[in-house]
Amino acid sequence: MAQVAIVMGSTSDWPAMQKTTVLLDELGVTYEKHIISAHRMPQHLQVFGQQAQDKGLKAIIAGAGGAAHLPGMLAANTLVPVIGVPMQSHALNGIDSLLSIVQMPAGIPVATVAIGEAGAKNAALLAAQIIALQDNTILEALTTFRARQTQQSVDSEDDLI
Ligand code: RP5
Repeated sequence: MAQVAIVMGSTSDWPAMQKTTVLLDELGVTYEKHIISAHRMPQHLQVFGQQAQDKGLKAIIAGAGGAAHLPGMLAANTLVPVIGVPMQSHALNGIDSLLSIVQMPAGIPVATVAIGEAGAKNAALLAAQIIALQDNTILEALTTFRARQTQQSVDSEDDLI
């Protein structure tokens, strides 16, 4: 049973959203991945959202670009926390995606991360932190990740020659 679902609006989102899977793999978080377009597959979206809690999902990571309805509409159909990742669109460089995802009216929250690959990575970390509230194995993996990241920054000083 997957702990996290990664949902994206199109295969064109995959190069960015693949960064999410790399981090989830590193942390030992199990996941499933789906293409569900809010505007091309509205009925699939509704069914997926309504079944998310019963499937045992602890978080949904939703990447979408342009007029990015996917994270908000998923959130409207479930109480599983939704993390929205704005894709770096061609027309407006992701500002359209960001504003579409972050500006949810009060009542249906979407935890919105940064545009593009940074957001895709942070979405994985945030989902892992949600799971770590009740899972010591993931908590340890996150602690190790943080310690390694800190050490890499400390060691990077040696590159200043
Ligand atoms: C959104 O429209 C997708 O999330 C994608 O970011 C964007 C463009 O989709 P394609 O036209 O590349 O399929 O639904």
